[in-house]
Amino acid sequence: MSTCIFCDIVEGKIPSEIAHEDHLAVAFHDVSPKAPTHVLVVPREHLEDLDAAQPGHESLLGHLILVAKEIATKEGLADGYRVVVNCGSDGGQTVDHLHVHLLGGRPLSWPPG
Ligand code: DGP
Repeated sequence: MSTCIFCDIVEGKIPSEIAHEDHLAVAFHDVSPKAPTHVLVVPREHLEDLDAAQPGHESLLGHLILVAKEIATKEGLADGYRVVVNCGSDGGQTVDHLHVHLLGGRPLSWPPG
């Protein structure tokens, strides 16, 4: 049995509100949204975090960003949006499966906390 909640979501073992699915990635709405639109784009492959990415993952990483952009378009985020990857404890990562946050639907302050 998997111990990774995002692997369980990717495999359909845990329900989620799916925004996009393809052969490389799954995107679903965050259970605790920080903005009117808050979607997580995750690779089907279990990579713990961005640090675990290697040369050879370039196209996968690019794909995750492009999926985020496509969802932003579908969600109508014409005024802009933010794409974020938290890495490690200082980066605020709480789920150890690489994921890209897509946030939008309100003005987002900068810098983040
Ligand atoms: P991070 O802090 O960058 O690791 O973000 C993890 C995000 O994952 C956080 O915003 C909450 C979300 N999350 C955690 N568990 C679940 C879950 O079971 N379902 C969904 N949809 N989101 C989850």
